[in-house]
Amino acid sequence: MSYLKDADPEVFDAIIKETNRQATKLELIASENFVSEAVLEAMGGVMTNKYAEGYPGKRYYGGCEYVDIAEDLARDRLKLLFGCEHANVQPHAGSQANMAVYFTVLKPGDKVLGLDLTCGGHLTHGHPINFSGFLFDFTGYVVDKETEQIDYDELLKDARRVRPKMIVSGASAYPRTLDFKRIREICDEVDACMMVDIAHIAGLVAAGLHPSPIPYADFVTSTTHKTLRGPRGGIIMCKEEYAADLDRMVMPGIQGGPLMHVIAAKAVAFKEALTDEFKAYQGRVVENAKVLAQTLKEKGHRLVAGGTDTHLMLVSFIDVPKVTGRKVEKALDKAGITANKNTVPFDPEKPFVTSGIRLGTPAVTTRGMGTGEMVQIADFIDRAIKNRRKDEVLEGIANEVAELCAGFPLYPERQV
Ligand code: DSN
Repeated sequence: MSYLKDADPEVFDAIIKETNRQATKLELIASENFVSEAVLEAMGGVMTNKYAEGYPGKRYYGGCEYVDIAEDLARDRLKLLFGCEHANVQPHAGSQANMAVYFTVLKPGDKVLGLDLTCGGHLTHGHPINFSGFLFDFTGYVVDKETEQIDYDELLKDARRVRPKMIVSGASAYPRTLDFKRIREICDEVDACMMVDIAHIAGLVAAGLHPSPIPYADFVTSTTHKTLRGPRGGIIMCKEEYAADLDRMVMPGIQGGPLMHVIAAKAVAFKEALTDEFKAYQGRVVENAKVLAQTLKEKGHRLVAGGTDTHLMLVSFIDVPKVTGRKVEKALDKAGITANKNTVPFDPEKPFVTSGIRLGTPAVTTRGMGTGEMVQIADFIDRAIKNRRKDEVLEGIANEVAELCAGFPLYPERQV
């Protein structure tokens, strides 16, 4: 039975439509995923009612004995999952996780190195329109023009020139493996703190499919809802020496009451991530990405950095006259495929236009699609790009997409 249907039919209707959209379209946004029913149940539970400023055993409010259990489970499971010394599961999102680390270590005006947005970095890695860029003196490092990958010798030169107090690595749109050991060496050479944002690759790291930054980094931040397949939220892991300062910076420094229902759902997701099934799932995510990338290349599309080692890839139209990321995103949408336009290295177009699209396999893999379906999806994408002005062709592809999706049901009990 639905309480919402009676209480608020308008919101109920919007949720049902969104449920159907997720079920009938192909979700290729690299930062999205579908959580389990167990995670949804924890997120939609009564822990949303509880104020719990502070940390387990040291709260500013009474009645926290059960939310304490949830937060302890989340912290312990996260430590086990990544092998970190200290975990804070309270950040509301990745942005707050990054802010808490910056405020723990840096003073306004301090110099920081972060990957440039057009080369795959994130807004919170020092973009001038973001708090990170307002408050700190960020210099963006870029990828090599030829390989479109990070050139660590150049990063070292940048570090020696800038003498940053911190080097931020990790990315939102970088398809290749990151060398955290080398980044630690560069940090040591210039005496910089090392922070890694693994929001995108967290699931791969947890499954041992991407090298872990934990042995090298002072701080590791992440979101929990991308490859990690948990609720929308943030986390921070750090060395024990920073634990007390970091916890104080999260609360009371930048946040008030933690979202205890989300923390409970994080605990559930971390339990899932500790299973062999999750490791196998991450393996399929990477395998699917390789097949999707390879098939698109065989059809003549140019991939940034030549392909992918991870869950995501960037298709570049920088050399294709009159094709932009925005146009392709719209065409894909009409074809029932959800993806996002994305800047590519040294993109001459603005972020609202861009010369690329970013594609990721976490969500389609969660619903059970495999390499055969990736070949089919590459064909849909290729045809949609080539017929981007022909609405009747795009509609035909959308029908094929809906047929494919029907074979991989998603939240069947939640549809009306
Ligand atoms: N918006 C996220 C992404 O799509 O990668 C990063 O925060």
